[in-house]
Amino acid sequence: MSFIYALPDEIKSGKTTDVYFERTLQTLTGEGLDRVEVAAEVTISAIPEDYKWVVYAGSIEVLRLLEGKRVNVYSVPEATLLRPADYRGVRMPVMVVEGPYGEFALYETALLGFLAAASGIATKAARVKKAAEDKIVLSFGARRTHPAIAPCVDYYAYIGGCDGVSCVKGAELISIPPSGTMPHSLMIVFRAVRGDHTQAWLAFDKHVDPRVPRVVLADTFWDETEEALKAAELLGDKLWGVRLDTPGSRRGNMTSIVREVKWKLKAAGYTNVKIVVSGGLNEYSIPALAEAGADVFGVGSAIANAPYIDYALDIVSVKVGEKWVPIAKRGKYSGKKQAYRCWECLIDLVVLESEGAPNCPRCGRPMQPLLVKVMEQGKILVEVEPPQKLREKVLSQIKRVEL
Ligand code: PCP
Repeated sequence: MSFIYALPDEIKSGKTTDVYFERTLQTLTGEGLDRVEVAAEVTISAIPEDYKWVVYAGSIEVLRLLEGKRVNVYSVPEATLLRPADYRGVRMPVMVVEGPYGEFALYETALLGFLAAASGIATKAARVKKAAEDKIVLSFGARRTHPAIAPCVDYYAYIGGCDGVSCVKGAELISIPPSGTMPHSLMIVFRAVRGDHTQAWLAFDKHVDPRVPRVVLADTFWDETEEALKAAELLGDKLWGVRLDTPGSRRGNMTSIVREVKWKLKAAGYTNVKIVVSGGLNEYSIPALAEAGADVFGVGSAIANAPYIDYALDIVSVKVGEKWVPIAKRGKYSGKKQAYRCWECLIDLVVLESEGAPNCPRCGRPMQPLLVKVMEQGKILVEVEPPQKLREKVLSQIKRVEL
């Protein structure tokens, strides 16, 4: 056994299922009920306490999971901002799977997992990007998660709003060049062997592709202001920025450090040097740092270890003969539904399919359906939008909501 993760074929064959779905399938098949047609809807079960909305993501992977299964799927479009409930408190259906239950029973676990992880990462990235406003946010989380999903973290961090990602494979999946600066280890080797860690900056400039912005890590041995000024002196106009990743034991007040470094660079005539900050950042610490003059934020664990979004899949209607019978467990809303949105007021209303399109309770305008058919009998009906387009969609929506 090499590394510990499930291979795509294993996921596709249902090997990551919770075992009780295997036993459910055995039971239904044994009773000749596995071909009973059902409509099962995905809703948001819980979101982290301080969240008001989530970025709905991962539906593309769900379609790849169900591809070839004799089911129809309806989904809210990928990268749509959603609240768990509508204007009246009814849970929002974000995806509906319709067909013989035996066709997809084994895939509930993976389906919910894809949505939980993708939405969790994309939502945290969107919150961080909203907090940073027009400043640059780079996803540095590859080292904070299992390498098998590091590209996934960066992919959804980018869709959520990050401007760049550090993981080479993640950047490849997004078709953008990977972003990064330099690690402390580079300066340590130069200091130990050549007696001068600042030579590392000149060596980096000598050997690294000239298209890579020259961002010097300015906190390895001396005070941040001293290292930043030395870097500016040595690299001159080639210095794009300095990264401050001050160790926790020295971090006192990071906003003051940022303000002071920016000021002293300016006082010495280096007015275009960007300040990159990394280490323990999130949507709560970033606004003050941005205010203090930071231009770029490298965010790792906050995004890579983002709380996942809990989704649930529940049968809400069963076809008996030719008739669809609304039926759901306690706590869930029975019947096939559609969710409508007024894009002017960003208000959602959930209605039974039979009820038809409502008007917006605030502005009276006709509302737009959110659930669209994305799969017909196992055939994917929609084009996968490029991550750049999905990211733009998130950026335009987060401008209209509170954090
Ligand atoms: C860390 C590394 C990560 C940053 C900080 C993420 O710096 O650069 O990209 O931090 P976070 O997870 O707290 O948000 P170091 O651990 O100092 O590593 P290096 O010397 O390699 O930059």
